Amino acid sequence: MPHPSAPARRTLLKALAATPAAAVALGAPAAPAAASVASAAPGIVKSLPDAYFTVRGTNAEARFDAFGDTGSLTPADRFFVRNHTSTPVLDAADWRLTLWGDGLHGRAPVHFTYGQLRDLPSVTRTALVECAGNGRSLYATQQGQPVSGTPWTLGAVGAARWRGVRLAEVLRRAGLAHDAVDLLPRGLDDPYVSGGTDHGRVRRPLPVAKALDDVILAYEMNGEPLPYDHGHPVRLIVPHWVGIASIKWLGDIEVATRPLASPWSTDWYRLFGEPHPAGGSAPITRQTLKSGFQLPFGATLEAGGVHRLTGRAWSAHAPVRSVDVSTDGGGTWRPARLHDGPRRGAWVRWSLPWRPTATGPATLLSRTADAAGNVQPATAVHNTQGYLFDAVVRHPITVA
Ligand SMILES: Nc1nc2c(c(=O)[nH]1)N[C@H]1C(S)=C(S)[C@@H](COP(=O)(O)O)O[C@H]1N2
Ligand SMILES: [Mo]
Repeated sequence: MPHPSAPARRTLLKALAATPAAAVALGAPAAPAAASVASAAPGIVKSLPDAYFTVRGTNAEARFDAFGDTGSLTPADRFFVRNHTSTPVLDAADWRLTLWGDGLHGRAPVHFTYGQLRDLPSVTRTALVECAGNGRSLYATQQGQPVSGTPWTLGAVGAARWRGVRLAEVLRRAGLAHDAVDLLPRGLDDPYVSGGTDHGRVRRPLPVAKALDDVILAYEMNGEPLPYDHGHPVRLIVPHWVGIASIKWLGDIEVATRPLASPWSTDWYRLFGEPHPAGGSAPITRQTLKSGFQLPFGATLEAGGVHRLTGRAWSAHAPVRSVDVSTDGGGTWRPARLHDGPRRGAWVRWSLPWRPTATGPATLLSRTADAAGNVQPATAVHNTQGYLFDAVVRHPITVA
């Protein structure tokens, strides 16, 4: 492993300076590898090489077009970062989780230290984390519809192997009351201030039914302690749901016998606009399905040569069943070869050989279908905040 790059070290020192109580824990995540050219995002600790990331405000989008050299799991140093504020550098030794509220039998707060969590039975599972706004910029570029929010292309998604404790196990030990209905997990990052309003710390209600089903309190990502930017020391992983559900740097969880709310369930992460109920849809929960080419937009391919088109497809509803590819703007379609077994919660890598003949601009399309019968539509249903883009992506290239 090369030594940490100067920019990464500076960012880390900046993060440390911004967090007075912070200390680098023993056994904390390793510093990122050196990178030749990297951009800095305010508040992100890891190195963001331009070859792998596009910085968008406080966030870093992974370059989907460069995922071709990653496997079915996304390495932590290639994983997108979505930060409402900035990464707090927390020491696992000082950390504890507090559960509190009228949804606990004793009604007194219950604490778990990091060591206590690690001593509980653990589970390991693969899950994608995908921002609700992944693909958002395509509402404008492909459908001519303006939307607000971070203009992600397709790289606000990654797949990792998470190890941790089932939230069900922790709730049981804390004494979950039978009439509890909602949880409110909350992060330890700084309160989120926007438009002059302090919205408090990042938190979003989670129904007890989902919490008891498949949610985990993760402390490892791909076999290593969680990196700072991805929630060190402990985050939630809420499989198949929009990324905002998977609260990072988890500090406390309110447990209530009444429905809970936060701006993340009232103002954001609902579908607003014309086709939706006045006042917005219910809070969005499950992610959608998508596919894309591991090729830059506007790439030039040589005429006459055989090219191996590659990409990935994923669905939060069911295992991917098929991927069809069109190289003529949607006129004709051919099935791609799938390289991973279909599994819900994981993506499928696919490929298709193509020998372009005619020179000039061309449009590549990929369309996935899942085992539940969902198929990517030609157009995504517009909503003002640009969530849940699921349409077939029209990928411009040039044949020369
Ligand atoms: N505490 C906290 N948790 C958070 C966020 C945040 O800003 N603060 N961002 C959420 C959003 S919108 C997404 S998409 C995912 C991104 O996870 P990642 O940064 O590990 O990729 O974390 C979620 N959890
Ligand atoms: Mo997100």
